[in-house]
This record gives sequence, structure tokens and C-alpha cells, in this order.
Amino acid sequence: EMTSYPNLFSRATQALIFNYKIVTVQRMLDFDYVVCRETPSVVGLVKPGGSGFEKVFWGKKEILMPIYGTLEEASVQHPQASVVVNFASARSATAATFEALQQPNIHTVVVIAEGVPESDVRRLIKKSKELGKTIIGPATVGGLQAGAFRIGDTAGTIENIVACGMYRPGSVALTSKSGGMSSELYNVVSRHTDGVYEGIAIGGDTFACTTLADTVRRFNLIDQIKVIVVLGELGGADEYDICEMLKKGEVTKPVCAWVSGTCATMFKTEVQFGHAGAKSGSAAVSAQAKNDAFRAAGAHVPQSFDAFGELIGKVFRETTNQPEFVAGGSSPRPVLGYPTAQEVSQRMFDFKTRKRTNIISTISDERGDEPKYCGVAISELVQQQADLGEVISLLWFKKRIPRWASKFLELCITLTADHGPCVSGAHNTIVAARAGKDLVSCVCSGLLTIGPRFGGAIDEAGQLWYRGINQNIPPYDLVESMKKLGKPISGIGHRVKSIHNPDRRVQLLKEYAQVHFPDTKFLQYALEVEKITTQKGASLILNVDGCIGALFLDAVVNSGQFTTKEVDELLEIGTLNGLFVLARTVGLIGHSYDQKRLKQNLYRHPWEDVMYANDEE
Ligand code: Q5B
Repeated sequence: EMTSYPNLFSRATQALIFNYKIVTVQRMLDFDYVVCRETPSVVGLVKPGGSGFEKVFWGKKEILMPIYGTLEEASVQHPQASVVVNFASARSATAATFEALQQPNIHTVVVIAEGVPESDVRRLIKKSKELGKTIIGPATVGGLQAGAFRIGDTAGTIENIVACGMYRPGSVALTSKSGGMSSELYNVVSRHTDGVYEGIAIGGDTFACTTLADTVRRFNLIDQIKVIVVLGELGGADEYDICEMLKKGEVTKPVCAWVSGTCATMFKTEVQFGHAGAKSGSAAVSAQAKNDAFRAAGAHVPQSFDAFGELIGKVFRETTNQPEFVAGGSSPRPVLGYPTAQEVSQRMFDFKTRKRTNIISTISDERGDEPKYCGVAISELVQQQADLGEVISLLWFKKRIPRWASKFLELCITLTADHGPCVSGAHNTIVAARAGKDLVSCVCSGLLTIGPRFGGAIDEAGQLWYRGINQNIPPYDLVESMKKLGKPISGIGHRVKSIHNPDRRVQLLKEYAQVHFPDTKFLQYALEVEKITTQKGASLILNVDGCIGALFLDAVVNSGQFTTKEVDELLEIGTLNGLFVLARTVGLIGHSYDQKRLKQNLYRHPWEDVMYANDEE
């Protein structure tokens, strides 16, 4: 269901919300539920610098709403989104709107902020006209197409929307400057006609990007709309443009109009009403003058706002020949409650219908007949003779990687499962086992030594090789820059291995990669670094951490399964060290069992091995 002018919205319209307005998102999704939309009307939130997800309700079940750092990123991810609801503050609304207009998929931007500088609004009007796009606002609550799409908080509570029958389209369209008064108009129209087709509040500032006249012109082109209702207000000349259009016959549908603010004449001085644009100035912009102009142009104008509903009803019946119509009614779906609506009414909602969850999990699900690892049933894995590397990849990276890559992960586990009793981790486990501790404590004691010097240098090494390749840093410059920082190069150096006593594990990893990897650019870079460092010292070889870090990057980049952003994220959240942690756990468990089987007594380090450098000695 594609939307094209004159319709700005449809039941398929999807929006991005600028700024973290999660309650508003929920209100839009609750409207979707009541009107039985097939897809959510909101596909993402944009929170500058943000990322991740937020849980929201889609009907009774929860879904994850993605959060993006920029509008551009969100638009690329959701090319079907055509509307941006911009909740930026008055200070940043203009920049965010310009950014939204630049996205090719976005055709309508709704600017909620009040107080946007008027010069900015004029620039926005010019830009939107150049691009043939629509801006509604600023200083607007938005609008609503009945049964199809609700912008932000338009029309108040969902109960009000249902009571006004706006879960399905009627044949009357309305436009006003005021968001609050448009809520009242939805009620008035729904009680006197077959209901609202669309309502737009254009915003109460002096300049509106889309005027009342623009909106009436668009309504006039929509077949389903039979009667147009306009609620103007004192101040400004927008209503006169509609009068001109009526006089020239450019608006062919009946227009019911009322300009509010007739009480301004009761005040002795100029009065500024709620909106920036609603001020009584010259006689021409008074409510009386504009109501008279509407009458003269052929619009239907009541004697007072009180009589507006009756008049709209009469015009509707005459126009549509529809003396009987269904007003209001009840929606096909009930209104659902959720805890964030507590402020609305504890009494009205049955909170048992929806409950917020406390935990999000995206990697596995054990609720069915059998566990699923990232959507893949364990029996399927057994049937396909999946290896441990594939299981690791599903649960750690949420990806199915090629067999050569999963075998590489397995090889890492095999080669680094243990490196004897003298290394930091094993030593700690042995000491803990001899102190009579249980298995978990012994293993944890060993695991806790894994860090930047021992086994846990894979991530930092990976980050260095990644930066070196992506930023085109010559290996020599990388070595020198680390020297200047006074930092050891992660992945380089070993306590016992050297060019004279090479590490067989590194050799085996390199051999595997040479045969099975499509490309090893990160490994080649790391080996170039090694050439430089080994000239400084024989022990400054590419160690097992550094080699795994490089080949891990070569594996993910060549697997074709990871986007650049995903690779960045893997490095950012420190996934690579997981391989050493997993592998060495195997060895540490072995060391704990070994000590217990050998019934080793409490370990005490010998005095002779300590230099007691106390002051008195
Ligand atoms: N120098 C690993 O140091 C070690 C340098 C360096 C530039 C470097 C050190 C280091 C980075 C961290 C890393 C993983 C602490 C190692 C592993 C698993 C294991 C363990 C096992 C297993 C060793 C002597 C001179 C000094 C230093 C300079 C040293 N490293 N310069 N970049 N990376 N590497 N860790 O031998 O001028 O004399 O002051 O931090 O990758 O953990 O088996 O044991 O499976 O269990 O103690 O394989 O390299 O040397 O610190 O006395 O330094 O070399 O600045 O220069 P060492 P140090 P200078 S694999």
C-alpha cells in the first residue's frame, strides 16, 4: 500500500521518531493495535549517539524497537520509513529537520517543538518546497488518518480516539492550528457525521511550514473526503487564502469554517492568546473579519463555536445524502493497558493483559520441545553434524559461519586449552585446589588472571591490527607510536617463546590459515610488525594471542557474514578474548582435577623464593 500525494499517510506508513520518546512510540503502536494494522507504524528511534534496542508492546507481545545514533543510519536501515516525527527541542529541531529532509525515503517531517526561530522556519519552508516534501509544524501535535496512522500524541488518549470512532475512516477532514482544539474537533465531527478521515493540526506559530490553505487544497484532492472542516484563529492571514481558493472555485468540496478568538473585541488592548501566532492586531486579522470573509466566500460558518457541530452535521447530511450513519461505535480490538499508562488511570486498564518483561535475550530459546541456538534447533545441529565452532558462532555472534571458519575457532580451542602448570591461570587454579576449594572456585581463580598480559591480549591485538589496516598505518609507525606511548604491543612478546624457541601453536594456526582462509591480510600485517619487534628482541615474537586476534579478523571479514559495523562491535565489546577464556577453562578444570586426584596439600610458597626487602634489612 504505497502512499502518494495527496495522501500523506496510509495503513502501511512507517515512521522514525527523532529523540527518545518511548511513551509516544507506545501510543502510536497502541493506535496500530486498535486499528488492526499489519505492521507497526514506528520502525525506529533516533537518539543522537544512541544504539541498541528498547522494548515496546506490539499488541500484547513485546517487540524490540531499534535505536539509532543518526537519522541517516535509521533511514538506511529502514528505507520503507517515509515519515519522521521530530521531537527535537526548539534549539535543535531545525538541524534535525534538514537532516530528515535529506533522506531520500522521507517525504513528511512533523516538527513538534514550539519556539523554533522564525527565520529557521522560513528556511525550512523553502527547502521543503525545493525538494517537494512536506513539513507539518512547528509547534504542532501532528495529525491522524483514521484507521491508518497516528502522528505522535495526536488526539489524546487511545480511549478518546476509540470514542471518536477513529479506528476506521469517515468522510470528514479537519484542520486547525491548535492541537488541543483539534482534539475537541475530532469529538465534534465524530458526533455529527460518519467520522473523521484525516485531521491535521498545522501548529500555532506565526509561520507554519504547511498552512491551513495547503491542507485544504490537499484535502480537496482526496476522493474519500466529502466535507472539509477548518478551525482558524485570530491573527495571521492564512484563512484569507482559503477564501480566495473558494471564490476561484479551486476548492470544490463544502467547507465548514470557524475562526476562534471572537472574544478578543471584549478586551481594551491587544490580546496574545496561547499560540505565538494568535494575537489580535489589525481589524483584518480579527476572528470576526475572517468569519465574515469565510461567509462571503461561500463557506458554512456558524454563529458561534457552540453551533459548529450541528452545522457540520447538516452539511455532511446534505452533501452525502446520508441521513443515517454510524458515529463512534466500538473498535474491533480492546484498548490495552501497560504500566507506563499508570498516570492515565489505574482503574480503566486491566494490567494483567500486558506485563513488561525485565530481561531481553536474543541468542537462544528453550521454551519449545528442544533448545534453539539463535533459531536453530539442537537436533538440526546434530543432524548436520555441526561442530563446536558453529555452536560458538551461533551463540556468540548470532551467525552461521562457513565450515573453514568454524574449524578455525575449534583449532583455537584445541591449541590454547592448556599451556602447562606454570602459566598464571594454571598456577592460580593449582594453588586454589590445594587450598581445598571447590571446582568452580579453582577455575575462577585461574580465569581471573586472564587479562592484558596473560591470554587476554587478543582483543587489544585485534584492535591494533584492525586500526593498522583500516587507517593504512605502516607497521613501523605502529611500533613507534606504541613505543612513544610507552605501551607494549598487545599480541607481541612471550615469556619463554622466542625466534629461537618458536611457538608451535602459532605455527599451526598460520599453516591452517594458509590452506583454508581466502585471505590473511590481518595476519600479514601482524607478521610485518613481528619483523620489526624481533629486531629489537628475540622474545618479541607474534604470540598466540596476537596470531588469534589477526586470524579471527581474517575469518570474520572473509566469512561474508559480518558487516563492518558488526566487526567494529565485536572489537568494541571484547569478544575475541572469549576464545582464550573458553579454551583455557578446559585446561583449568583439568588442573583442578589433577591436584585433587594427587591429594596435594596446602601450597605455601618457599621463603627462599622471596626477597624480603624490608627497610631494617
Ligand atoms: N617488550 C607477554 O614480557 C609479555 C613488548 C615489548 C613492545 C611488547 C609482554 C607483553 C603484550 C601482551 C601479550 C599475551 C608480558 C602473551 C599468553 C598466553 C600463554 C602464556 C604462556 C599461554 C612478556 C622485556 C623488554 C622490555 C619491554 C619489551 C616486551 N613486550 N615491547 N611490545 N609487547 N606483551 N600477552 O618477557 O627495553 O628491556 O625495557 O606484555 O601479548 O599470555 O605460555 O606463558 O598460552 O598460557 O616479561 O602463551 O611481551 O618481557 O616485560 O620484561 O620486557 O621487551 O618493554 O624492553 P616479558 P618484559 P626494555 S601470550
